[in-house]
Amino acid sequence: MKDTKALIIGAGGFVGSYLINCLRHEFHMEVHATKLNGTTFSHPSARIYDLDILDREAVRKLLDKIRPDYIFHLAAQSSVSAAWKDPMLTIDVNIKGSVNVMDAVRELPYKPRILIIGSGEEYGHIRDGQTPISEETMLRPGNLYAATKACQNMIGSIYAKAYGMEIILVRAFNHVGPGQAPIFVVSDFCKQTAEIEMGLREPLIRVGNLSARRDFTDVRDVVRAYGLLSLKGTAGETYNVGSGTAIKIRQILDLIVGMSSAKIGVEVDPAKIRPVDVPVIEADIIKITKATGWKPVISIEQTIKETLDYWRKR
Ligand code: A2R
Repeated sequence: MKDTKALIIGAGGFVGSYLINCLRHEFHMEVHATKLNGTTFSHPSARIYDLDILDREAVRKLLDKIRPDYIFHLAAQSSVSAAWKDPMLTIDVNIKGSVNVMDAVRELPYKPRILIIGSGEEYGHIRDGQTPISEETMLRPGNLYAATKACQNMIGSIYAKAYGMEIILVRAFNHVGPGQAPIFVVSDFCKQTAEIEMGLREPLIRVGNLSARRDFTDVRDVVRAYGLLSLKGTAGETYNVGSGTAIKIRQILDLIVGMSSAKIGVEVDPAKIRPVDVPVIEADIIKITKATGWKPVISIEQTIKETLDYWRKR
């Protein structure tokens, strides 16, 4: 795909670097990427620009300057717990910011393909018999982050139909891997374990709700799905990206502890229990598999081992 230009908006976070690598080296695209103003981020395989998606005019100018063929919109306030603490910022970035991006794309004199990244959290309170969750399942968001992502998805779908835009919508379930911030459960447990091994903390992992079941996919599988969807997804359609198998947080914890030689105890930390929690989230991935042939290939054991090693080296 020589001379094909990709633009990643919000590349300074967890997924960004993996997506840059994937688009450059697997899809052979020329990669441009944005980071939030005032933050530090660089990558050898992409040209980096400053961008705050709340600045409408700046979004418009940058898109007009780069004229990308494919746009990957990752920029978000992506933390469920931070959304409880600052709902207004989450609404601004995840809804208003996304509309700024879609409006800027609409004003271009051609139709790039744009992937809008939402979340499996959008489905929220799943009823008995509704798992695995297909894209047609009614959305009942259980937290503020999920509500903003559901809104982003709805607006994206309306824009695709109303303006004939090449917008492809994604609901990404939990993704994990080396480099993820320790506010997310797998990274948090791995970091605590590495610190215990090094004698930096008492031999006690602090946990939240261990009975919740979540669908985890390695971030490298996730970004490959994004690349394939940008090429093969149908405009206006939503695709789940997940492993297709929910796993108990307790099992994740056991796997991590089992990979450590340290003797580790477990303590429930009330601060880690969220105000509203959803018991099971598991993706139905038939739609993306049919459209693109994608399937995750990296096992949860491999992801955990590499995430643990990542924290051991830090
Ligand atoms: O808040 P920072 O400094 O971590 O920057 C984040 C950036 N971001 C923004 N970019 C432009 N304008 C804004 N107003 C703005 N606010 C935040 O978006 C961060 O660099 C990036 C999102 O990265 P993460 O939070 O690490 O998310 P991750 O794991 O890369 O997930 C990518 C997408 C998000 O839409 C998630 O909600 C979804 O996948 O699951």
